[in-house]
Amino acid sequence: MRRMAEPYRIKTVEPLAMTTREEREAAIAKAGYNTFLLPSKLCTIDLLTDSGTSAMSDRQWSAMMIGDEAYAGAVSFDNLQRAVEEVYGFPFVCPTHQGRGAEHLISRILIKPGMHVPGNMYFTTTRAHQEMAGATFHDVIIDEAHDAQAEHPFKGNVDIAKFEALIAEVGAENIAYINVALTVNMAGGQPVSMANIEAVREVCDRHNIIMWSDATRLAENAYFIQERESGYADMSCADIVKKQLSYFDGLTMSGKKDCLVNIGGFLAMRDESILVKARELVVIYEGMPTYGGLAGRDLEAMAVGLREAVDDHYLAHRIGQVRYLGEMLQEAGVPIVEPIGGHAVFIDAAKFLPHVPQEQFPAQALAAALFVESGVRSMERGIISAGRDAEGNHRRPKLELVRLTIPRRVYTDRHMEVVADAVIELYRTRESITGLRYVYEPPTLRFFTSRFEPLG
Ligand code: PLI
Repeated sequence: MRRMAEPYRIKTVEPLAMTTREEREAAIAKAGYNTFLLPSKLCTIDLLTDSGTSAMSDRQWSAMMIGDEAYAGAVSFDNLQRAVEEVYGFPFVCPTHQGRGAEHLISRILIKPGMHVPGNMYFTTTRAHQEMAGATFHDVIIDEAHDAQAEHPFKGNVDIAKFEALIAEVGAENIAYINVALTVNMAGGQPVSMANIEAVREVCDRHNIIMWSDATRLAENAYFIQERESGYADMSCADIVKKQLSYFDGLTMSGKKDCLVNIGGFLAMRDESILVKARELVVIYEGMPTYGGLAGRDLEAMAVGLREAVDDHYLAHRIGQVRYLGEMLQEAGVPIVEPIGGHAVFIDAAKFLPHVPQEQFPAQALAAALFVESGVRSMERGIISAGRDAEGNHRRPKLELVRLTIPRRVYTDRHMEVVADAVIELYRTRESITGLRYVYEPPTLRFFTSRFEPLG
């Protein structure tokens, strides 16, 4: 097989921190064994998140120079709106400072207290906003998504039977909307098929339910459809993106992922009455409807980035790089979520550390140990991220994972090799890793700021 190189050349470089094991041990202790609390300057390879960590292109940086910083009526808004209409097919757009700003607005607009919101697995900020607006979230993803090793080409699919059962149980009029994430982050970056999107639309049409998308990683989802779903091999990812979205009434977007920017987000929709409500709220929480908390230059960079992100060559390398890392781990026998997803390789911490029970936070402990071993920063996606239920008990997700999230256009395949070596080395010495206990736990979105200490 012919090898594929990064489809870009590097114009600006940022030196990486080189640290000693002693420095890293001191840093993780000071950070309360939470990788979110580490100084980035001590993270040699930073795989905490793919959110806002992309490298922008020369075209994006040049677009920033023409940003219109007028308070009202800025042409940069028109440029973003045109890009959203051309690439995503939605006539109306309301910018927000990032994805959760859009989630906040749409939750307030569509949810009345007591309503229900089904979705293909939860995402932390998404569910938090739905619950704060008074809704109950229901996970209607297929069962395979909760099994790290189950093989399914579209593990992010909505289980139509679960969705219909929920409608029968609570009544369609009490469902605020269904939220379909493309791809599903917490399941391991798993995609949703076009056939499944069409099937959800059919149910929504029959019951008059709004179909919304968390479109955060929609370009990566399109690549998987092109690769795996029959009938799409010859369609460009750009066309698949547009076709996917044609079934939805609207979307929330975190531009920090598939718009290739460091900050930004938006709502897009077909129904002008939702736009009117979004504009009423955005002026209170974000900024004028033409900038939504962003600078004009941010809108310009997002308009360029969302076009670049649907390019077939870019996506083939992007997904290929994540897969390259995952396959090196698989070959060494390291347990990971399979199939390998779009934006990250997820280590199965429950299998990696079978001697650490879930209430001793194996994924959190593994992420801390990986940092000490190598300076690679990763993130817990397990019991800590899942938070507590209304009764105050830990939610116990079946997936107890450590996410190695690959920023877009930032690292080379050689960095992936260095990461793989570190994880494989840690796997050999895994018995020495112990669990953690809580020292400080915040009331919401606890994974961001919790502090721990090692047991034993
Ligand atoms: O980080 P925001 O507020 O721009 O976007 C929130 C958000 C919404 N949906 C999904 C699927 C996300 O992955 C997401 C943010 N993800 C982060 C920060 C991550 O590290 O995965």
